[in-house]
Amino acid sequence: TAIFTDLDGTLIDFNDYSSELARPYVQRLIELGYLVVFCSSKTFQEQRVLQEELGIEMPCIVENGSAIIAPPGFWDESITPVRIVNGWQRVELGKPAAEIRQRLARVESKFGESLLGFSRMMTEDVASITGLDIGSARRAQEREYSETLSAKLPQDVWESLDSAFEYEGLKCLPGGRFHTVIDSSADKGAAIRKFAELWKAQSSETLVSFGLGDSENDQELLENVDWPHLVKRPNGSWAGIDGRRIERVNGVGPRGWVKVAKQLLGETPAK
Ligand code: 2M8
Ligand code: MG
Ligand code: MG
Repeated sequence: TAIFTDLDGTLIDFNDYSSELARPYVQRLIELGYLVVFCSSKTFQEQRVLQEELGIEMPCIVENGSAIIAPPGFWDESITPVRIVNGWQRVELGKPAAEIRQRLARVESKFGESLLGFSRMMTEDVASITGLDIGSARRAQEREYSETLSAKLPQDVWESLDSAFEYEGLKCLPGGRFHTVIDSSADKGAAIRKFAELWKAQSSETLVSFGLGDSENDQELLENVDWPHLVKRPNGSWAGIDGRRIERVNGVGPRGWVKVAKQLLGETPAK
């Protein structure tokens, strides 16, 4: 069984990025044999540091579904073709960041303004607008398949840019605070389907999947798991995601996450 989970505002606190509440539950779920697979807009560097904080080593889905990155030996390389980077196995769905940034530059020149991508900002500025410490801000800038845009534009202006992104083979996804552009073939859902397909090819077992998310960019994540869960946002409401199957959890971010974990651990009865 795999638990595919978003990070910001879901497993970790939206405001201070703390992983403290979920930590003991993540560890116990893994001891029981669950895979806890992060699936977020964060980079591999960011996700790996969070794994280290939690004392775990797990496959993860980075940069909004752009790649599945697994610890050495997780996939049987005679069955699954992978690219090895620093010992970890990568299955890539997206395109290199250099290419994404080139295409983004063409969108920006049409638009006539910079969209203020993280990779071109000073690390100090990324830290101050995100609330991340300097080291974390640098890891957020080390994007390998995407670019996070910090421009503050009204929603209708973002929407008016959609066709220009599409023309360049890009997709621009609103996150909790910013927008992130990725190759249009990648998304959290596609990466989860790929993960399940590789799992099946390797083990002949059908992967059972839980999913947790908090915002619109988790729609594809939630659509592609067996047991989707939506936690509340900091304002106490659920994101407007359709899907009758979705269990709306009565808890903000990590508080909601822990409620689901307790059910899986049998500490509280499932509804
Ligand atoms: C970006 O992700 C958030 C979460 O959804 C957002 O778009 O608002 C990414 O750049 C991520 O890598 C970074 O850690 C985060 C910091 O808030 O911002
Ligand atoms: Mg989130
Ligand atoms: Mg996210």
